[in-house]
Amino acid sequence: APTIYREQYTPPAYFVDTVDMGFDLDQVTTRVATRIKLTRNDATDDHTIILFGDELKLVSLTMNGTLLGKRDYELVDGNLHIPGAPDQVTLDIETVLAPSQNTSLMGLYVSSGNFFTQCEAEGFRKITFFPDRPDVMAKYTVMLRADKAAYPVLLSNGNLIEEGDLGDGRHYALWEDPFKKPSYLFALVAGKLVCQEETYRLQSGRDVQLQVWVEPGNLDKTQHAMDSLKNSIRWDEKRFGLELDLDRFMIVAVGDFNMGAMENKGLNIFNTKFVLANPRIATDIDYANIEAVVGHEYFHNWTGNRVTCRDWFQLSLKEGLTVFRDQEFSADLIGSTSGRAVKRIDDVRVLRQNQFPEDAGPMAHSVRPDSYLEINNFYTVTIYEKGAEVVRMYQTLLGRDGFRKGMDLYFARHDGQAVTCNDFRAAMADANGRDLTQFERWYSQAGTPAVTARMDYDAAAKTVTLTLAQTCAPSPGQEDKLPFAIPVAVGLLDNAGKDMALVLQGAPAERTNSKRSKPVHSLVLELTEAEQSFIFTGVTEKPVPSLLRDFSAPVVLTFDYSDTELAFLMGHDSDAFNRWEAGQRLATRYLLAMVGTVSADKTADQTAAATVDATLLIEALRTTLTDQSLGQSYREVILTLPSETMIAEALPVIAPQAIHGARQALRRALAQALQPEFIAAYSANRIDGAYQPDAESAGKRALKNVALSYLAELDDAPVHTLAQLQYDSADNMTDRLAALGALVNTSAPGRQAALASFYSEFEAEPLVIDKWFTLQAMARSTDVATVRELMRHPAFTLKNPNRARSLIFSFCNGNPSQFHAIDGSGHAFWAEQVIALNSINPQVAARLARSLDRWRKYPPAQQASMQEALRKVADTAALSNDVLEVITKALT
Ligand code: HT7
Ligand code: ZN
Repeated sequence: APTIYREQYTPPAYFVDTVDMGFDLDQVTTRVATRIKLTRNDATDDHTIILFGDELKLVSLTMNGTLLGKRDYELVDGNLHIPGAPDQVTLDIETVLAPSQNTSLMGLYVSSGNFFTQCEAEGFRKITFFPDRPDVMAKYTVMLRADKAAYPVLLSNGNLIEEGDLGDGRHYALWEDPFKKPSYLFALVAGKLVCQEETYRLQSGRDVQLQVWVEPGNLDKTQHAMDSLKNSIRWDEKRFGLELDLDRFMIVAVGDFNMGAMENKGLNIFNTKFVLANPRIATDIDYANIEAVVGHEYFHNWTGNRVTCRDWFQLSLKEGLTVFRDQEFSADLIGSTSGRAVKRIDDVRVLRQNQFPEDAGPMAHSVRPDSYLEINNFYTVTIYEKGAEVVRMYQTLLGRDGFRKGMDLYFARHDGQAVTCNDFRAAMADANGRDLTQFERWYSQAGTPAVTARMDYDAAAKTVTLTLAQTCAPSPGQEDKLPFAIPVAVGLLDNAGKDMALVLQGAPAERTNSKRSKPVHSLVLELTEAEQSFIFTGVTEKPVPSLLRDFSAPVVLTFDYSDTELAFLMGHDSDAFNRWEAGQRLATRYLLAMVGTVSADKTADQTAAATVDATLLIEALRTTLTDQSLGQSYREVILTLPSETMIAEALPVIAPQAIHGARQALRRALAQALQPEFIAAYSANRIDGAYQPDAESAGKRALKNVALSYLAELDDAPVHTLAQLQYDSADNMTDRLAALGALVNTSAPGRQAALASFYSEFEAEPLVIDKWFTLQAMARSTDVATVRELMRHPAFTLKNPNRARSLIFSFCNGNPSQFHAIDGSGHAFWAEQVIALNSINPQVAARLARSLDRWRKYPPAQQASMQEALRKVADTAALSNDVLEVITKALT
């Protein structure tokens, strides 16, 4: 298949006005009759209708009432080209599908005996021949027919117009979507499902019908999704003035799904993982994720559906913006300042842990990519999370009100259109009278900018000069980069740890301190050149700078802090994000020093801790842990050390075993030094009374359970008892799983029994069995042999993406010291699984294929086994485009 280039975009030769579809649903053979009314786009002089198709069986094709034969159209790579067509065309297309054979989970497929569709990005062409591209928007009417007993529920986008019996045990439902939409937002669902339903009154007074559809037996797990949906509706009205435009909004949960969820117009389809929750089966993190994903899909109704993407290179237009919106939604729902900071920290962690490596690896691409082989491979952390950071920077530069003005103008200009990232940038610029030309580089250039800061204090002149310099390493196809426009939020701390009043030389009076305005303690500097100096005046003592507050830009910022300055920032910075950041910087410094010691003598991880004096960090953490004025969830994130992946990224050469050894040694050192404080935190944060998922209760559980996990490093009888007691008495999955995790990573006598009892208690709950596999995949003692054994468990299958992810992905991405075993056994295992998945589900296979992206950063011996594994996959016959693209780029 050819590479697709952004620059080669051309408008469609034909637009589609209406689509009428009839489905005769049957698992073995489904018949689809589609009538499309097209009008020629007179902005082009092209008369060829292009209908995309993917593995489709064509039964018949009629144009304006005339049956077309093989000589009337061309079949090009599975697509239909009809040349010399008139300006007004009605096409009747009949196709047959085999849903039960469809393991790719794209197009129409079967899960647990029910029908579902997934059409983004290019799944609609697996259902019928169609101009399946997002800039072709049409109105849809859909008739569903199926056996009534087997498929009592028939759903599609929009409004239910009519339903009834057909005789012969079959029934029908007719749906009409009043809004025009691109084909990727089409959906149907049919089967044995039940729903929780509520009428909700919008701010305008209009009543809407909200439904959460699940398999029978799961109705006790829908309340949180419903609450999240209502919160989302309310939030979008309040924060962005955006109202739900339909009378009916449905969420449907499906157990077999490639991604998290899908924003089909009025009929969102969700992975069960992001719908089903009750205290028995879901953790606090699950509750938070459900709220975020329900919000995300709902917010797409405006950012994605009403205004969509012109082409798939613009994917971040809807995804970056919608992630930003869901992040703000979750933060606003938490409310408290420290809770908001924790949310920000969590989001930045995801970015650093996943997107920074992507941006430095062989699959690096800009937020608006220039080319792709398989679009499914571009649903990445760069498009989503870095895209969200790019949107956030507009808000940082323009302020909340300015950002809102930009959003209002974006909808005023583009409602009902398919547009580009440039259109969004133009709306932001025009609504605020700003020139955002340079900002385009965030869309066109890949790579994480590196910003170096230097501070010079002139005591006589009472000035501080802050010099910021930026560079960006080359990315595939992009050798030289131009400077980015980087908002750098800064503060200056005096000796008492208080923010100084900032007066920036040469800045307009309203942006900095003047006699009339109140003091400014944080300023957003705009770094637009390769190097720039900013001078602060009236500075009476040498300050400690707090840089990139609230992570104001997706860059790596370095400043030559001393250890004591970092400890000082940890205790005093008014910016909660940077207090955490200072702790992470200090811990990383110790960890990197320890990795050096451990590598020299691989078994000496115990002594590694002793060779590095971590007193400063330990004491700063003691202060944090015991500071009752800080929120519990905030204390928990401060106590969590940088992950092994984060440490790996900070090293020139990755030594997974040494990294693991160093991190474990530091965890043990902390456990020993802070044992009394951890015990006290554990007791103080027990909750009596029924489980509540609110942020405050979740924070208490998080702090209690992080204390437990540190204590478990001591691996002594008291902590075995404590963990066992928590496991046995827990009334919720958060505490259950935390206790089981603590047990499994110790030598506690009850750990095998606990694993077995957990399985038998939750055998009927697939999402909990996923957790059971994940916990074992990531356990310290789990090697490839253990994973192979777990794969033989009757509950394991590669066909279900959640299950494959729970074991295989968790091991390959979440247990680096075992996965990268020196003997290469992990890499050989990875190749086998990528190959096996390739023939079941290419999209999921390609995700797993990404696990060796960073192979060039490993020592020669490990590089060799990784290359061998990559070549083995590359040499596989019938490799999908999805996997081919990832492997080829990795090997280039
Ligand atoms: N917009 C949705 C993307 C999606 C998807 C893409 C490819 C294959 C399967 C998929 N399922 C969902 C998800 C979202 O961002 O909301
Ligand atoms: Zn999305």
